[in-house]
Amino acid sequence: MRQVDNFINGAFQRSSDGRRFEKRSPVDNKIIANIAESTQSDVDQAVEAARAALNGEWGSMPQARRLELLYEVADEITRRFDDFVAAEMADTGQPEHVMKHVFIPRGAANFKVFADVIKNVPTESFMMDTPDGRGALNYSVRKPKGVIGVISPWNAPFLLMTWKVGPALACGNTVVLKPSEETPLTATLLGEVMNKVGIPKGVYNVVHGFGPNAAGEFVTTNKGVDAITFTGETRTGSAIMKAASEGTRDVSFEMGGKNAGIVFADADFDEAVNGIFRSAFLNTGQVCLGTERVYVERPIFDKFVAALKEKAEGVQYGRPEIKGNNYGPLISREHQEKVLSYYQKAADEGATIVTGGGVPDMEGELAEGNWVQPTIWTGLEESASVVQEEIFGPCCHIRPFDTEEEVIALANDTDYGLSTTIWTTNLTRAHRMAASVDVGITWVNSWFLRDLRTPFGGNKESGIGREGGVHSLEFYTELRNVCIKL
Ligand code: NAD
Ligand code: 6OD
Repeated sequence: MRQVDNFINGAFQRSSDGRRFEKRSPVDNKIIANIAESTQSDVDQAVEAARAALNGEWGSMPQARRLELLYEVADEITRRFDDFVAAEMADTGQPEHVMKHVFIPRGAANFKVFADVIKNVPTESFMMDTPDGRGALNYSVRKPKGVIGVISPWNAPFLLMTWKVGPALACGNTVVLKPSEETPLTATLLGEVMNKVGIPKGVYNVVHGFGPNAAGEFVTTNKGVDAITFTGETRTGSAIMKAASEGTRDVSFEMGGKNAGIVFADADFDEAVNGIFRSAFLNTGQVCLGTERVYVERPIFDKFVAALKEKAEGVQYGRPEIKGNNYGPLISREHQEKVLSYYQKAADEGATIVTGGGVPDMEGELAEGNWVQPTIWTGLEESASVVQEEIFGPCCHIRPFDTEEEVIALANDTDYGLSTTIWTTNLTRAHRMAASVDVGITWVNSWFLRDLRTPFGGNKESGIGREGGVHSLEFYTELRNVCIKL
């Protein structure tokens, strides 16, 4: 059985009390690894190592060398591409092509892009007049914030944790990462990469374990952690915010969503169906940006529902490494039970079940996996729980609309504000809609198309702050102003 250890101060080590927890495959629920379960003292040690690295070689390293090393990290990830694909696939059960084309390449890109950003983004300077006529020059410099606590989720583990570790290191910080207990493998593999390319010890630390009263909380409550960046559920964000208030430490939060997809009758029909199919069902619906509420203009409503149903019924279930399989299981039995409870609620609330609503028939060992059918509902009131609450599964409710005003009100009737995907060929309408839907990220005639220089984050209960491009620099550095009397 594979033993997965913490990575602290450049070394793989067991937890101080030897405790481990089991990691099961989402595909068949077989145990695939035993993971070190960090104690308070393991986390304290990781934070101390991260502090020592800041005060040591990493902190005094010239920026050019630091960024060169991050390029080498990205290149080494690419050299070990197959290992990363295999590890992420084992953890998540998601199809190989998603790992190969999205999740792993993005992990490598997260190191290069932010190395380029910090190199190329200038800081400001102002000349000012003074009463004596001599004037003064102000200029600002960026300094790393210090030790960054990174708390990451399981749905796109490598992409999401490198999205934070990449810019944090590019800015000269050190990190203590607590990956999700569901997906420990790629974070651990990254430790090997760090050592291989010569990232100094203590710069990148990984502590495995759970959240409340465990490794996650040990990281967020440790006052040696200068700032906390978190991706996960909104409820968890509230708990972390309380922890961060001790010592008034800065936070960056990327949290839940209940995102609307909006399809106008003038949209390119096939593209819109394909786009909503991806946004609702990619990664078995476990994407924070995914669409669980779809609004379709009435003239094309029936045709759209029928086309989406046909595509949903065409998914190919099965082991992720087998070519042609394009639909994986949910991450865990617990999450499967949660999603199925919403399938039951939808039925109880009187939904018309267009397709799905249950567990597919899987053969042999796969029958033990966390499979659920892609599911489409119509006919519910907006107040229904499956229309209001984030399910984080492969499901959506579709409702017809008649006017722009109506659909804007429907889209905004939620506590969340992460993303939307709008399908129309009317450019004027696209701009109007983008200005009116209250979200951090609007896609028009696309979804999950990412330029890493753009601001990424959510409004309302979907997040605090923005990351991406210069916005990551704003979070991962402190700007200091220097004022020189001339
Ligand atoms: P989660 O909040 O349950 O867990 C996320 C991480 O927080 C895990 O590492 C977990 O161990 C840790 N954690 C849990 N409780 C903690 C505590 N009290 N203190 C410290 N750490 C704690 O989220 P999840 O189930 O892993 O991920 C799914 C959620 O993440 C969904 O709500 C989804 O929308 C959201 N998400 C948001 C984005 C975004 O960019 N906005 C991206 C991906 C996922
Ligand atoms: O693309 C990204 O940078 C990003 N943070 C994606 C989030 C996906 C959520 O599941």
